[in-house]
Amino acid sequence: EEGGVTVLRPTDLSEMLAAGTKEVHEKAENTQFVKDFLRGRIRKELFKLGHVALYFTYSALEEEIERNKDHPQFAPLYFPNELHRRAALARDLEYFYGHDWQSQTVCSPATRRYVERIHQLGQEEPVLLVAHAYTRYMGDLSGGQVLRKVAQRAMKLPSTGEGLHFYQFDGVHNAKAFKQLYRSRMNELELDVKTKEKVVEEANRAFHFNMEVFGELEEVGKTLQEDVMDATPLHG
Ligand code: VER
Repeated sequence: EEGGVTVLRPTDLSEMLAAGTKEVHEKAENTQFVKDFLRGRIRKELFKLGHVALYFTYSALEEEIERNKDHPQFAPLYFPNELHRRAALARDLEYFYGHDWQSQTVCSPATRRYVERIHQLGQEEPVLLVAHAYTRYMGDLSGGQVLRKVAQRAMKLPSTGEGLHFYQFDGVHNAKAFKQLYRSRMNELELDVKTKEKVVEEANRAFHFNMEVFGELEEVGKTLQEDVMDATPLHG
C-alpha cells in the first residue's frame, strides 16, 4: 500500500492469478452443471452429492493447510477461523443425511483425484497449496454468495440457513475487504517469478479438478433422470 492506495503490479501473485485463471473461470462458469445450477435447475439429490464432494475436498485441503500452517510459503494465508469450511460442510451433511451421514457418503472418483493431488502437494510442494486455497476460498467468497441464494430458493431450504452453512462465512464480516487482505498476503509471499508461474499453473489445474467433479455430477444427474423416466409408464 502506498498513500492508502493499493498499487497493483503485473508481477503480483494476486494479479497473475486473476489474469491467469480468467479463461478457465469462464470455462467453469459455462459447464452444464454450473449453468443449470445458476438457473435454479438443481435437484436436491445432486446438490447433496456436490456437498459430499466439497466435504472430502475441504477435509483434504484443510488437513494439508494445518500441516503447513507454519511453512513460510503458506503461513500468511492461514485463516482457519475466517475460511475453513470442513465443520460447516459437516453440519450441512448432517442436516441432509442425518446423524449417520458419514456411513452414507463416499468419495467419488473425480473427487478422489482432486484430494490426492492436494495431499501430494501438502507433503511434497506446499507452496502450491496456495493455488488450491485461492481457487476455492476466493471463489466461495465471490460467486458463492450468489449460489447460496439460488440454492435456497430452488430447493426451498429453510431461511434459518440449514443446509447452507457452507456458503455462510461467520468469521468474515466484509467479503470484499477480506479478499483484499488475502490478495495482499498472497503478494507478500516471497516467491520468485518462476514459482509464481507454477502457482498459476496449479490454480488452472485446481479449476480443472472442479470441472471434473461437475462433469461427474452431471452424469449422475442423467442417471437420476433416467430412473425417473424408467419409472414413468409411457402409455396409460
Ligand atoms: Fe468465481 N467469481 N464464479 N468461480 N471465482 C468471482 C471470482 C472468483 C462466479 C462468479 C464470480 C467459480 O464459479 C463462479 C473464483 C473461482 C471460481 C464473481 C467473482 C459464478 C457466478 C460462478 C458460477 C458458479 C468456480 C466454479 C470457481 C472455482 C472452482 C475465484 C478463484 C475468484 C477470485 C478471482 C480473483 O482473483 O479475484 C462475480
